[in-house]
Amino acid sequence: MLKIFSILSLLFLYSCGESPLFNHENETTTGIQGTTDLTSALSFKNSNLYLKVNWLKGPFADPSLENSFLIIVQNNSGELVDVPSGHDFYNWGWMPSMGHGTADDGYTERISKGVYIQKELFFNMGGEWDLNLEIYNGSTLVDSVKVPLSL
Ligand SMILES: [Cu+2]
Repeated sequence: MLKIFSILSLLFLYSCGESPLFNHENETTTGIQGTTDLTSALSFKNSNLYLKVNWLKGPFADPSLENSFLIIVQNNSGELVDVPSGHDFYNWGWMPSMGHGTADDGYTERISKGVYIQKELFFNMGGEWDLNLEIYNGSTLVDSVKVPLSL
């Protein structure tokens, strides 16, 4: 929990002033592996939201180890915002080269406004993965962004 708070306070500092994040809308995302830094600037284009992903546990290829990550959601002014009312995250991993998913994608929990945590995600092997971050309105996919991940 302490770690989450320190990350959050960092974020609030970070969100003061103009973020370089919003000038790079069309850039492809960078990887997010092997670091606890805020290293990805992702967007949900239909909802006009920006995401940052920060690993809290992992990412580990070892199937016995839980992975979890923080998802920070901001609007185009850099303010923390929730996903739109009635929308839910559905985050899942896929290994394209072998055509299979994770051992368990886990679930997403809202911590506070604009702050979500993915818990109990378990990969089943090392290699190249795609992490798909999606929001659904009921059964309708509203936004999706793919994050490459090398384990
Ligand atoms: Cu595989």
